[in-house]
Amino acid sequence: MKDFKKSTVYQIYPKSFYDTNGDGIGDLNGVIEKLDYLKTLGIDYIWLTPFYPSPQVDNGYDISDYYNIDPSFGTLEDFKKLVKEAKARNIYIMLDMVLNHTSTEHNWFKRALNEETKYKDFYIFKESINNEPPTNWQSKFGGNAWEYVEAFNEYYLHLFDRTQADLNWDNKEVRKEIYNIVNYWLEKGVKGLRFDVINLISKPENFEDDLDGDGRGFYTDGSKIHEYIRELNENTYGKYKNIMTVGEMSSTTVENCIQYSNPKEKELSMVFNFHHLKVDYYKGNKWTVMDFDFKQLKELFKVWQEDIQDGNGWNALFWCNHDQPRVVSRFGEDKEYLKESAKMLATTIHMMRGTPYIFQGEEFGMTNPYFDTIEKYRDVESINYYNILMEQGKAEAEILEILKEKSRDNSRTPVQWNDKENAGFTKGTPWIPISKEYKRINAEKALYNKDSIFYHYQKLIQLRKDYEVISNGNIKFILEEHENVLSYVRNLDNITLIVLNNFFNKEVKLELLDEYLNNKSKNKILISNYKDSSVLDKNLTLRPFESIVYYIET
Ligand code: TEU
Ligand code: CA
Repeated sequence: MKDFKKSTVYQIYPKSFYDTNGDGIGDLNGVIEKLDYLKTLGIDYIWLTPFYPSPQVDNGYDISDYYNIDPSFGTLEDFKKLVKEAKARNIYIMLDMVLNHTSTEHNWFKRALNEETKYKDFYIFKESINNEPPTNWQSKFGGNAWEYVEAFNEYYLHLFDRTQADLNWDNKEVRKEIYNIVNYWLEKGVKGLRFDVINLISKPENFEDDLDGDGRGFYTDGSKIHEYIRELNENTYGKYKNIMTVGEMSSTTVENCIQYSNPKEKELSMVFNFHHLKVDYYKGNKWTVMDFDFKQLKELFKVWQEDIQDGNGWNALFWCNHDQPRVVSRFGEDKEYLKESAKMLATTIHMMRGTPYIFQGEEFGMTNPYFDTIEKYRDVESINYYNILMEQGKAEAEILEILKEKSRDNSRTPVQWNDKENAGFTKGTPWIPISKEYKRINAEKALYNKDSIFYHYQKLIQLRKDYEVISNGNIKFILEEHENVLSYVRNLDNITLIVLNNFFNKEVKLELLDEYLNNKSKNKILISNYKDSSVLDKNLTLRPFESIVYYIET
């Protein structure tokens, strides 16, 4: 039995993890080969992004068969072996469930196009209005969210790529099929489930134009969302003991997330929200370059930590995933202070209330690759927006600068295992270029150096298991007005932690309130990212990106 409050999840994007057969694509056997490495790190769960058969337009988030493994990743036998080998190392497997949409190559969709009414009702087909799409909603990957089907003179809804058709969750038959899929994988020994864009499944009864947005207000956290998740729980993972679940909640609210994750609601164990990862979107637009807004970042963490706590919900804690640029390039400094800033960012979220997630390569400081030509990109969203911005008349050089900061491919370059050819990822030609940084930044090098980012993560993972105050303590943000330091206090009974993080490349001063300094009979530094961090004092100076966690027992 694992306690998700004491656990850490490691996300694997199999395509870029480790290739064992030289085709340039990472595979399930590659995951098996690296299990000992993951055991050394100390993680509890591996979340695998989709490995099911797929045309790979959206790298597997376009599923054509929910019951198999895409041949580029391996076989069902390989998967069974992975579950077994992982378990032998006390690691559980979490799968990615993409249930908002299927690939248009899925048999259901093909039968829908074949005019089988039963399957047409699996999707969302609507008549056109005056030869225009049913609504003005925008696809998350650019362009209108409706695709025309001439044979029916109708459109189908796709919130993502046109090859990802949205399922009609209002159809009970669809929900039954979904329960079968989830149960099939649970029976194979899966212990965790990540539900892709799950808060988008409940669509409105009437489809109307969005007069001041891209349509998300009409289908985000929709009217039946809690009912559908509760029902999913009841019919699948709720029947098992100890299945950990996380919902990916696009553009959601605190109130909804409390309901999704408060145990008494019987919905999910925890939620991903993304508000803290939009603090570098100029006026909400991702396709811009701007320094991150630190003040806003602090405010968002405070709200999402304290308010979710007040409602007894639970957060997934993360900076990185396969859709986000590398955090050290984004909110840290990936040259001179790579080590210090990567460790500081790790401490910032690993000491919070929630369950931490690490994205492959984050644990030894992988950076954005800074691709210099469009040919190096593979991601459908990046390529679409490249074309859209070109059409808008932006200069190519400027678009490439935007992609260098914002493209999802920033996180999708192969894991840098060592300083040999292709960073040790493959003996063939990698499906996407390898970052030029692999000689400076790689796993082998990190493992040799006890002071590396890797061992900092290892320690953070262990601290969460050893200190109840981290997994179960109360959280309260302090130094709210400080312009450079993000700080909070954790408390449980007579134990207090003070967590201080300097997010800037300069020395800064701070002053702690007396209440944190009185009655400290015993205190020590639990973890920090400089060898000689100061002892606890009222007035403190933090060096560039310095991060210190004080442990106080009264
Ligand atoms: O992501 C949902 C999602 O909202 C992001 O793709 C988001 O649109 C993007 O980062 C904005 O820039 C999930 C998966 O994580 C993603 O990989 C899939 O492409 C998407 O769903 C569709 O399944
Ligand atoms: Ca392979």
